[in-house]
Amino acid sequence: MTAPLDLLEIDASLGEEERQIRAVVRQLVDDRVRPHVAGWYEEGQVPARELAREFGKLGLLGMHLTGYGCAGASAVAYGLACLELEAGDSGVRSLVSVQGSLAMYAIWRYGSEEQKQRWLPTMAVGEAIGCFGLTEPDHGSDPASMATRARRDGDDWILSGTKMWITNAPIADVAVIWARTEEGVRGFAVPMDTPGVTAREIRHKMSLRASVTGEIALDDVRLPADARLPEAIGLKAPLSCLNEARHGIVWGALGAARDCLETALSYAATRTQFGRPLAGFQLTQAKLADMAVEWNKGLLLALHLGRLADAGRLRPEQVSVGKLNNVREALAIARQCRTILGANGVSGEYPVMRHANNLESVLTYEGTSEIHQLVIGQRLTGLSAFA
Ligand code: TGC
Ligand code: FAD
Repeated sequence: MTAPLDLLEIDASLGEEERQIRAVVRQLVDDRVRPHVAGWYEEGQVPARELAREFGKLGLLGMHLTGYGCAGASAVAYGLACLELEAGDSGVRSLVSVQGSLAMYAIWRYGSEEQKQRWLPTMAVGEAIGCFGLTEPDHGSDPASMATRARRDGDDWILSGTKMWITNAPIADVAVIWARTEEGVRGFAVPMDTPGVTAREIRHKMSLRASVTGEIALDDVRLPADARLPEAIGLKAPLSCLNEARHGIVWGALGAARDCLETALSYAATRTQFGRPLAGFQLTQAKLADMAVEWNKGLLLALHLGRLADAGRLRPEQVSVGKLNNVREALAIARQCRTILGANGVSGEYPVMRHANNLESVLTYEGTSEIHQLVIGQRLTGLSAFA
């Protein structure tokens, strides 16, 4: 957070370690992401493996997990790291979220000791990349209807199906795949070099272009019995992983919004029309004030949820409140900042349109806004309106 935006002095309520972690990640983003990200975005190419190793060196991968080479940081520290990463680009934060909060968390929480030893230490340093396959071509918001199947053949498992829109899939070493068995939904740690596994990159995205996304085809993939995550029983296992990643997004979205706000503030201070800086017009100030108010409210919300997580009291519908509000407001901020930059707002020379485009994906993945409204609606009314 920078001084003018910190209207409520929220910064003062952060601990020393939290501020230090934030400063380190901010510096990393300034050095390694900002100078290159517009080019990565334009080309639709990102050096994800290289970045993963650098993030791993700093302990950012699985940073809120304990043991197996993970940093064991607090939920608030992890959130601040997500905020700084997403101030660079949502795709860069996605790389870290999917690795740590989805793939590593699933193995850490539901895997056998052998699976943890095999995967977590190399994933924590960014030598192995993970992905998380829940969404399918015909089943996104409703993963309970998934068509991917896992059946027994002697002691082995045979997996067949297709997973779609999977972040990191084309570069991953291991995929956590969720599939239906006769006993219900189960999770599998699938090495990507297993015969029958193919990953195709999804191209032509107009959003999250600095992130690798793919489709995973599972064509009668034979896996040993010990590939199944033994503690993952039922749909609540993958859904519990989503809570972790959604919490990171509650913070991350504010990073994209902050970068837009800082850009708009500095642009409005220097761009002159009608003989005075844009920042001096009341209409511009009204936009800036409203956005800064929403941004500070979002940060208070993120901090509250982070402190609940650190106290072990964060409930899924509370995460939905944060994901719904902060992504929706971040997108509104990005679009409003775009107007302040006029024609320059649509140029890749400035980060605003890139953030706005990225936030369209962030609004959809990890539960769409509508799904989070329904989660909150169910909590308020006691009635499920999903189906
Ligand atoms: P429902 O009957 O409500 O629940 C089934 C069981 O799961 C439990 N549960 C949860 N547990 C932990 N955390 C949560 N958030 C949970 N939500 C539900 C629930 O208590 C129940 O447990 P039990 O013991 O009774 O069996 O399930 P439903 O089929 O009605 O679905 C509910 C719904 C719609 C909320 C859920 O399906 C959902 O969240 N859908 C959205 C799907 C989604 O978010 N996919 C994300 C894919 S990953 C991704 O997008 C990565 S993006 C890359 C990046 O992060 O950067
Ligand atoms: P649908 O579920 O088809 O929804 C379409 C529209 O209908 C939405 O507006 C939705 O809100 C609305 N809708 C659906 N059901 C209802 C309802 N009951 N009531 C009211 N409205 C409803 N998935 C993974 O598993 N792993 C990943 O790593 C991953 N990475 C992704 C990366 C990117 C860049 C993107 C864009 C997506 C990624 N996803 C990933 C997929 C993402 O989680 C899904 O796109 C998301 O869950 C929505 O599913 P869908 O796209 O099939 O939309």
